[in-house]
Amino acid sequence: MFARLATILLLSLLACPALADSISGTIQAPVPKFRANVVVFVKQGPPAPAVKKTVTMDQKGLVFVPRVLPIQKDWTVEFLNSDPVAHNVFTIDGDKYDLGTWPQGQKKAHVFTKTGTYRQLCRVHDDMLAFIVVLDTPWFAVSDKAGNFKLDGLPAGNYTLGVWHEKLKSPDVQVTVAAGQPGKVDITLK
Ligand SMILES: [Cu+2]
Repeated sequence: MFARLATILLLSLLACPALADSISGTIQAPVPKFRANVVVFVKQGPPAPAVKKTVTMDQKGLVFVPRVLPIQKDWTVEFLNSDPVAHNVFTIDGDKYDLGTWPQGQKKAHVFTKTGTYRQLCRVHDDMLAFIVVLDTPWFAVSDKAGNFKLDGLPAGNYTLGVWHEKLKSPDVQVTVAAGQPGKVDITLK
């Protein structure tokens, strides 16, 4: 009985590749503040699971939060206004949406059906700026202030990572992840 259960468990584990591995690393940049808000994403790698999510971009303290929001194609972004003043959300990229202007506590949703970078702007406050980076993968990470990032929930395999930053660039990065051994990469922006 237990042997049979163990066999079934083993077979089911073999059927789906374990998403237990990770790739982590650090960003170097000529200006320290540019270490943050770098998107590192899987450009080529093992097949990814189908994921569909709704995520939030807030407007709080007269800034978009977060400044950089990576998502996968066909995900929904809900734009929330947490400020006691009205905000607007529009973009001059891709499908060039303008979601209108709305007060505190309300939100509006938009589905991103094409990959690319969408600058988020506000007609009420012309210094507000954020970036939604629409990718072909659910595997991505954003670097923190120290330039650290980690992509979680990956299977072992060979990966090509793409790098996105609002001003600087890096060539793609190759990394091999062995089962149980996290991949490590260091990326230098130029
Ligand atoms: Cu605004």
